[in-house]
Amino acid sequence: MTPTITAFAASPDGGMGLSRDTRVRWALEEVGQPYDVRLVSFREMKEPAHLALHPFGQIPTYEEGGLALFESASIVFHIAERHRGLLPEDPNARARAITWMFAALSTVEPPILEIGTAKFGEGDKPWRDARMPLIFDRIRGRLAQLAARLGEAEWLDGAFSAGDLMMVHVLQRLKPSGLLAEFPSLAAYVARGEARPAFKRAFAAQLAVAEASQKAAAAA
Ligand SMILES: N[C@@H](CCC(=O)N[C@@H](CS)C(=O)NCC(=O)O)C(=O)O
Repeated sequence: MTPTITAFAASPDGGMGLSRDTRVRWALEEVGQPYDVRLVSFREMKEPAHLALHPFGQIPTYEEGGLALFESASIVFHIAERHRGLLPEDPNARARAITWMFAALSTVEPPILEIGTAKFGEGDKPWRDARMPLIFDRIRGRLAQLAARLGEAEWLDGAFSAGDLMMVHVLQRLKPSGLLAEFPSLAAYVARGEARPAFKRAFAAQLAVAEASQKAAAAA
């Protein structure tokens, strides 16, 4: 059965691929699973039909037969469990790859998300300018630890896995800040992820949606 995911009808990032449907698209592309996309507006995301799928009114969601999932990591994990290619067969290596998925989401992503909170959510607050350097330093600390662990390796633990997929997508959000460039080995790691044909297909698919929505907005 072809799964259906949800994505922004008009992504706020204008097609940079930072929306979390890109992770899911990438995972589906890595395992060769075709998928359908249902585009939702911000208004639709907060309406009962979408809230029944996603209690927090967000994207992405994933529907497949009688199964409905939310949370990008859970969706990527489900895809990785159902198909070969994103998690190693060896139980210990598999557990380590899953650990990297959690590390991406619960240790590396939170400080990175603080940039957006400080910029957009608290942009008008008096503490904004004082807070930003603190956030940047906290992120630098995490990146230094991650770079130390990655070392000269291509991927975090052996072959490319769902752990790398999540980590690369989390790190991509740092590009506009210039922070990623301060850690050349991590910048190269992200570039390796982006060079994967599956990532390129996922990126192109989300970009096509963003371009179509920008064209429609310009014509309106
Ligand atoms: N932890 C969730 C976060 C989902 C999330 O933040 N989605 C964003 C798009 S990337 C969203 O829907 N934002 C709109 C909103 O929260 O109203 C996941 O990984 O799926």
